[in-house]
Amino acid sequence: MDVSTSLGPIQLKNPVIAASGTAGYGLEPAVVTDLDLLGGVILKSVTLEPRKGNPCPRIWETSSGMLNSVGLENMGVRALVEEVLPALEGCGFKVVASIAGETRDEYARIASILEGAPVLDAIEVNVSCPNVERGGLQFGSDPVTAAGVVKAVCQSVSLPVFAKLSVAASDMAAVAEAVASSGATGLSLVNTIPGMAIDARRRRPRLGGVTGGLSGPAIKPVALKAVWDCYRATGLPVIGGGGIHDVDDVLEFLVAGASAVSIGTACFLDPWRLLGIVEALPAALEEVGALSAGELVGSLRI
Ligand code: RRO
Repeated sequence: MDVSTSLGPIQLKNPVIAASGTAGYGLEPAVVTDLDLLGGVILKSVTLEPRKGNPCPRIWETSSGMLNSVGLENMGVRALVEEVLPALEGCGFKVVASIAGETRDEYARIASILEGAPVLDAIEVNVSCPNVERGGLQFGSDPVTAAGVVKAVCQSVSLPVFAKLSVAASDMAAVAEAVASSGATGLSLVNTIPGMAIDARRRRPRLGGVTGGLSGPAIKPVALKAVWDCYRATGLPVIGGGGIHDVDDVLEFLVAGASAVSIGTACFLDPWRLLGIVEALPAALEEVGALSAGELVGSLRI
C-alpha cells in the first residue's frame, strides 16, 4: 500500500503530522516516542523575541476536548535557528516551522531569519492563535490582513508557505482564497476554537488566561467542514486536523480534501497514538478500497 502523500512540492512518506504546539520543537517527544516514523512535525510557533506565555493553569479538560491558554510561550526564532534546527539535522520527518507575529513586518522578519536555515521544509504562518492580544486571530479573521501577512512572508522566504487558519473567521473560505492569491503554497486547518471554562462556585475562569482554544473530538465535525470548504474554494494542498483520534478520522479528513493530517490533542492522552495511526493506515486504506493515500484526497462523493 502506498501511504505517501504530497503537499505541493513536499513529499511525505505518510500523511501523519504532529500538530504545532503538541510536539514541542520536535526533540522533546523523542524521550517517549519515535517521531522519525511520522510524515512530518510542525514545531511550536515562534515569535521574533522569546515569550513567557500566559499564567497557569493553561490547560482545562472539557467534555470531548481540551482548552489551552498557553499564550504563545516560545524560545524565539533565533534560538530555534541556532539551537533546535541543527539538532534536528538527519531526522526522518519533514520539519515545518510555525511563525507568529504582532505586525506584518514582524512576520516577514521572522521568515527572513528562517530563510536558509538547515532542515526546514516549510513554514506555517500562524494567523489564528486564539490566546494573544495582538496579531493571532485578529489577523486571520480578515481576508485582506491575512493575505498581507502571507504575501510578506512569501516575499521573505523561498520555502513553501502554509497559512494556518481558524474557523473563528466569519468567512473562512474567503480568508483561504485571499491567502491563496497572495502566494500560499497550502493551508493548515484548523487552529483551536476560542472558548472558556468557568468555576461557578469561585466565580473564576478555569484558565489563567481567562479564555482559551478548544481542541479534541468536540471540534472534529467543524474542522472537517472547514477542510472541505477551503479545499473546494482554493484547490490548495491542505494539512487538515482538529479532533483526530484514530485512523478512521484520518481517512475522513483525506476524503474531505486534506493531503496530510495534523494530530495533537490525542497525543496528550497517549503519546504513542501517532505511531499507532501510522501503523494502522495501510490496512485502513485497503478496507475502504483505496490503492493509495493520495487516491482518497478530496474524493468525497456528493
Ligand atoms: O500558544 C498558544 O496559546 C496557542 C497557539 Br500559538 C495557537 O496557535 N493555538 C492554540 O490553541 N494555542
